[in-house]
Amino acid sequence: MNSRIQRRRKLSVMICLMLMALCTRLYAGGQSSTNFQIPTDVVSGGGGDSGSANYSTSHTTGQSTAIGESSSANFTNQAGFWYTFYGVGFSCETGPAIGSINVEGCLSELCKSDLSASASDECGGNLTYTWTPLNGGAIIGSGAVVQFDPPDAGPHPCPYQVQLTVTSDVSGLSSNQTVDIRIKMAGDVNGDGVVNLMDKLLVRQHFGQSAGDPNWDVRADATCDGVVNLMDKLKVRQQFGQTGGCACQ
Ligand SMILES: [Ca+2]
Ligand SMILES: [Ca+2]
Repeated sequence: MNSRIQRRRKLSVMICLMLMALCTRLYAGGQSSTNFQIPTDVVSGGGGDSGSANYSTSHTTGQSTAIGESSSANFTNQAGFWYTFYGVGFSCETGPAIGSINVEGCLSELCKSDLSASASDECGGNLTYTWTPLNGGAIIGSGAVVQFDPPDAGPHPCPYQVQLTVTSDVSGLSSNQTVDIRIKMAGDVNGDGVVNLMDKLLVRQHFGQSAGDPNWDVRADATCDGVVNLMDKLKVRQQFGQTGGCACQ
């Protein structure tokens, strides 16, 4: 009799231990309620950025959709209470962002216009800058800072357009942006589309000055050599009465 009772007690203890083990497994292995289910343990990245050569995850975020799995060509999202992204052949789908292009808005046909651009690439690639004059003229130099050299004589389109193409060596994608450059006729130093007495006066006001002087006005330098002298007077005289070009006013 005693042995039967002892066997029953041993059996009860074993059942209790099995139930405890099962409960412990359920607690460690998953959680659920009416509104969510986490079928397996979830390890969060702590909200920070992490990545490798083949994937990138930026923070963990709460899930607002039903439990499931979604994917595209570049990621697999295995849903849990947090999203975790596993990159598969990570690649960028957005071309470089061209922030700004700095250009002189209006210049003489005898001058060269400085062009510079800034761009960024969310893929972290090296960027190649390609400048293409769409209406004639030439690009001097290469890279993010170049010069545009218009033809020395008109007629000039108004405005000239130069296209910048920026290409990422990681994504292989390119972005384009076009800028306008207005070219005024030689001698039309004040840029009103006619060479007249007003241009003579502007040259006279700055006669003898050179670039860097306190009252320097680059417009008076009709020959674009950094000084206002007899050559500028001569250029205005040669062009006197001419009309055309791209008015800057
Ligand atoms: Ca003028
Ligand atoms: Ca000059």
